[in-house]
Amino acid sequence: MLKNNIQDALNAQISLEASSSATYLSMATWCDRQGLSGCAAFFYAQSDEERMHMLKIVHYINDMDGLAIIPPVDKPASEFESIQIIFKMVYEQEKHVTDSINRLMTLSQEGHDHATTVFLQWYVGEQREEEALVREILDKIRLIGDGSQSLYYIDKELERINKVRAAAEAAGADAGAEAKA
Ligand code: OFO
Repeated sequence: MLKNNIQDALNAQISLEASSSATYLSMATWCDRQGLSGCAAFFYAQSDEERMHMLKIVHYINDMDGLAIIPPVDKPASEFESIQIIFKMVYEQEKHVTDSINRLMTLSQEGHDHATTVFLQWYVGEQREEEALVREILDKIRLIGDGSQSLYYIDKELERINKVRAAAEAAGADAGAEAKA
C-alpha cells in the first residue's frame, strides 16, 4: 500500500513523463517539417520512451493497489527557433525530470518505502543516461558549428546516434531473451 504523499508524487511524475512525451512528439514533427529526418526519428523514439516511462509508473501504482491518475497534457509548443535551441531545451527538460526523480527518491527513503525506492532506482539510472546523451549531442552540435552545411551534419550525427541506440536496444532485448531461456 502506498502512502498518500508518495502516491501523489508518483502521479505528478506520471504527468511530467506524459508532458515530456508530448513535447518530444511536437519536436519530432517540427524536425520532420524541416527535412531533418535523423532528428525527427530521434524525437519520435524519445517520445515513445517517455510514454513507456509514464506507463511503468501507472503499472507500479496499480501493482501497489493504489490509484493512478491519467493527467491532461498541456499543448506543447509547435514552433521552434532552431534545432540547436531544441536540444538546449531538451537538456533543461531532462535536468528538471532528474530533479523530480531525486525528490521522489528522497520522499520514498524518508518514508521508509523500500519498494518505491527500489522501483525508482531504474529512473535514476535512466536519467543519468539521458542527460549524458543530450550533453554528448550538444557537444557535437558545438563542434559542428554554424556553417552552411551544419544542419546536414547535425542530422547525420543524429542518424548515427539512432543506429547506435537501436543496436544497443536490440542487444539488450537479445540478452533479455537469453536470460529468460
Ligand atoms: Fe522520462 O526520462 Fe527523461 O525525461
